[in-house]
Amino acid sequence: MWRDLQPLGRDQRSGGYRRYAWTSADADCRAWFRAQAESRGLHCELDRNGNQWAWLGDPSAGRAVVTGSHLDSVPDGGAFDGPLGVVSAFAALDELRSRGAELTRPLGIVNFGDEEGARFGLACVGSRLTAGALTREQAFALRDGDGLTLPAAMEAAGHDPEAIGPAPERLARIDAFVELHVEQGRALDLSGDPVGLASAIWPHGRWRYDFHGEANHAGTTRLVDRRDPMLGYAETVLAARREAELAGAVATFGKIAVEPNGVNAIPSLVRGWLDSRAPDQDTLDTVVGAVQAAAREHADRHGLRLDVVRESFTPVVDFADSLRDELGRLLAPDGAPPVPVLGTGAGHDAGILSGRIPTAMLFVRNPTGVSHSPAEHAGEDDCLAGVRALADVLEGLACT
Ligand code: HGY
Ligand code: MN
Ligand code: MN
Repeated sequence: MWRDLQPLGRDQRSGGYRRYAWTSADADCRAWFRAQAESRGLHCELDRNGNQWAWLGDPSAGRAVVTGSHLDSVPDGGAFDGPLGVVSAFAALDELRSRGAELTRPLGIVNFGDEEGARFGLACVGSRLTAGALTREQAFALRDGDGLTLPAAMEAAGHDPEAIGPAPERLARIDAFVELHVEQGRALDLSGDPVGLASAIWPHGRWRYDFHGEANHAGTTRLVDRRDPMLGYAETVLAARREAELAGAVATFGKIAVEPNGVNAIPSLVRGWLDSRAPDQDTLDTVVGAVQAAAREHADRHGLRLDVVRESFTPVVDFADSLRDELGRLLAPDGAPPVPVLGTGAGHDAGILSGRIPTAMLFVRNPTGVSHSPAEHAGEDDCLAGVRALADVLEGLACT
């Protein structure tokens, strides 16, 4: 499965992935998912929001157990973030079959569309639409960097955007969703465990900062006459780091767009995107508020106009104790050492759905903790331990 998936959407120069929603790379990954499902005799369907579901048994019977993750990536993302959960889902089904496990419930494997929000800026679009956490109006207003709207991109990829919307009836048929994901941190590496369980997801969001200045000649304009938005942006980047350090949070300006982006032109506009996350909402509010106040101060000093727009936000997720504890029992039977339970600053579809259905997450050790990078890696033994753990969980949830 890895060999077939590995080359899809991979950038030859960086070795990273560019599997953005509704692009040809996304279509290739969807074709891979369909082929894996059909080769196992699963019924594969595409839902109104562009998520793919592969079913063993009839989902309309209800009480389904679902596992899976996403196949899209951040720009130059790694091979494991998302795909490990989907590949492990198919491999865990193979493992269940090799054990002769008898399913007593429908079993679903899902590929949630547009989890990273790399193209349209909002995380978890497929699961948010399904959960009713994103309205049709909000979805239709999303645009990519070329100004193409989400519905236009869906249409170009052959998916009817008029169909999008909440799917409560689909969620009502699911008793549990378990997402396996490569850990995006080093907790399991430090504890020496191949697999862990998620306790919570930090609240986190994305804010777009538009610093408007005055285009001018880089060589002839006196410094005192400049209204250079790059200065306001640069000082805000440093303020974000300082405020995050002070508050025990994290903050990054990871994306920037400059107009006109000429080496000898003072920009008219510098657009920067802030990603900030914190252990709790109050801390996040403090950091985000302090960064915005600093930005306004810097903008005023440099004679800039500043607009700040929140483009994505996910509140804190506390996974259901009951399901997590049940997974803990299934993974550590008869007094075996408990599987570690860890929080994360990374968002996931399981987090979006946790407000609607019981969800849980399994993490697989990432020896360096590096993610959202071509260097992201998980060892084969740990990936196989993850498959066995997922199979144990699915057997315990869906075969009793
Ligand atoms: O940004 C995140 O936390 C996730 O990778 N979407
Ligand atoms: Mn990710
Ligand atoms: Mn992910």
